[in-house]
Amino acid sequence: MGEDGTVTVQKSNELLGIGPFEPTFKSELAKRYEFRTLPAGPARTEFLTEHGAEIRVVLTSGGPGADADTMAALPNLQAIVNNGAGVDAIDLDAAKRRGIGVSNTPDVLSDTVADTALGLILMTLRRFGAADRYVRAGRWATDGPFGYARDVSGLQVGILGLGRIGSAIATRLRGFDCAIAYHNRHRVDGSPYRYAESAAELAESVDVLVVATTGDGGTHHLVDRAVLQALGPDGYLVNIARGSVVDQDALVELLRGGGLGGAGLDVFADEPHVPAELFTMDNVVLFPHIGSATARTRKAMALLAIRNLDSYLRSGELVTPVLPPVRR
Ligand code: 8YV
Repeated sequence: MGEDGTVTVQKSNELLGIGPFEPTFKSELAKRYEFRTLPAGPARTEFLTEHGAEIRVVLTSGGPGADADTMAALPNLQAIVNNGAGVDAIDLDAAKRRGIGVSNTPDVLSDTVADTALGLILMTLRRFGAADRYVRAGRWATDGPFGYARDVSGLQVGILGLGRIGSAIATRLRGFDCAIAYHNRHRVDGSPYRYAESAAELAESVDVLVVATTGDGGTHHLVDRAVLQALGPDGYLVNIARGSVVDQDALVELLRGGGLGGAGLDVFADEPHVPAELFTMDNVVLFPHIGSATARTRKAMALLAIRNLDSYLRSGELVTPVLPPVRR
């Protein structure tokens, strides 16, 4: 940074952006680095053939990521800096085989994503979205009082994935006097919450199941039809993690037939596409993947991603590695 507070923009042929980028990440990066982005369509192969060997660091985010084929076309790639906590769009096995470091942006978004989960729980069970639509449609005056909803205070809530975000959700729910249980790959030492041995066992014992896992191969359809059925007609599903964790077809089918009470969803199997059938269901609340989307949090994420990039270029180390880079 210059004495007057300005940042010198560094031009680098070694950096490759794989977008589209989140707007704050894009603008914060542009203040510091001038770099190339991977073109789409036929120009992509041409670019990779011509410039692939120049690239040392890839910058990406939750949506686009970096698959094994892209990594293979970048023979000198050493690090992937991800703007987001979830690295499921990056092929970690391929990165590990090649000793490519991967960083993410943990912690800085946990509170904001947990707030989103609470918003979804409240909106879905208390029917706040439907109530708002009722007033806007002029129905209060014509049809009379809005119907009853379900209390959130005192409910049994199951958290699938008691990591940083899951724990922040649990902390908030304690303020609602909710009884909290969780299921994880491993029991969390010292956790005050009841542990369930499986996702189905957890679903069976709670009113609301909140999905807060990672979205890697190990969690694909962890919430399958049987888990949703265990949640049952009076149960609610809330997902702020990844659409891939839930069997979306089974979810829609059970909601349609009354086999599930309702759902609050921030993430979907094939974003930005959402099954149209959900649009007409009043017991469903749909968000366009806004879990971490506040100005402050998106800036904190962008700055942490950039700290990883700066650090890697300076010292070969990542600040918040998911996979540490192998020194060469
Ligand atoms: C963003 C997210 O959608 O952090 C994540 O894993 O899902 C989100 O916060 C995204 O990564 C922003 O680029």
